[in-house]
Amino acid sequence: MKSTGGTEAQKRRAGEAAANAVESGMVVGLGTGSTAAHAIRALGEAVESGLDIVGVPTSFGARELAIDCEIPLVGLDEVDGIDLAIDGADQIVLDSGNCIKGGGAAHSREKLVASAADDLHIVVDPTKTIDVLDHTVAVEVLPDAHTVVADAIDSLGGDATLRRASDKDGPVVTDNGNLVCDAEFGRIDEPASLATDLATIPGVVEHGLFVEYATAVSVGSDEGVSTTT
Ligand code: ABF
Repeated sequence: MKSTGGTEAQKRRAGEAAANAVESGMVVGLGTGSTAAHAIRALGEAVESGLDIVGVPTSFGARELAIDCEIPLVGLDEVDGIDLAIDGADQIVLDSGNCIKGGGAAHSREKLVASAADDLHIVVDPTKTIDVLDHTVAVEVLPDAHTVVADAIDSLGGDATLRRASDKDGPVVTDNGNLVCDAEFGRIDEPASLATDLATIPGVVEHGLFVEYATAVSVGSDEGVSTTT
């Protein structure tokens, strides 16, 4: 079942819970999407109150928001690593932390930052949690590879569709200048195996299955927030 978005209050509670774990001296991965945006805004307020951090954004949008929040930014190649990355998800299994990301077409840089981080704190609203992943998996592809990658995804039992921008006729173009194939697999019982299969398709830049990346998950609700580590 496709996830639908929760309320801003739920997202805010999740984002702020992750931001509260950030300490001075940290290098922080700044995620993409509306829930991660609440974490960025909370960090901006903390920086204004003296929190001493630097941020590594995962997308142009995250970078713009961080600049607006006056969070000092650095490039991934300027630091020895990231202490904590905070990011959203399209869907997550709480028991394993396995999640699907990429609804915002930023999953390639999100995974790069997550892989460089000691910890990845996922922040979601309750509509994102599920027992078995079944959400669309975004696959970033080299532009002229989208047809052959779609064929390879179909061979894996998926149904691939080139992501098109809602406000114009053309395809969505990522921050990296690539295209996105959205792959429907239905119920994903073996996410690690599918992740390997997708990653080895020539022309694939990155896919949105994040298997064993998350080290903490905060779910914001109407009652408060629940954080699992
Ligand atoms: C990004 O934000 C994407 O990886 C993920 O698909 C999306 C979730 O957005 P939102 O928090 O707005 O639901 O992290």
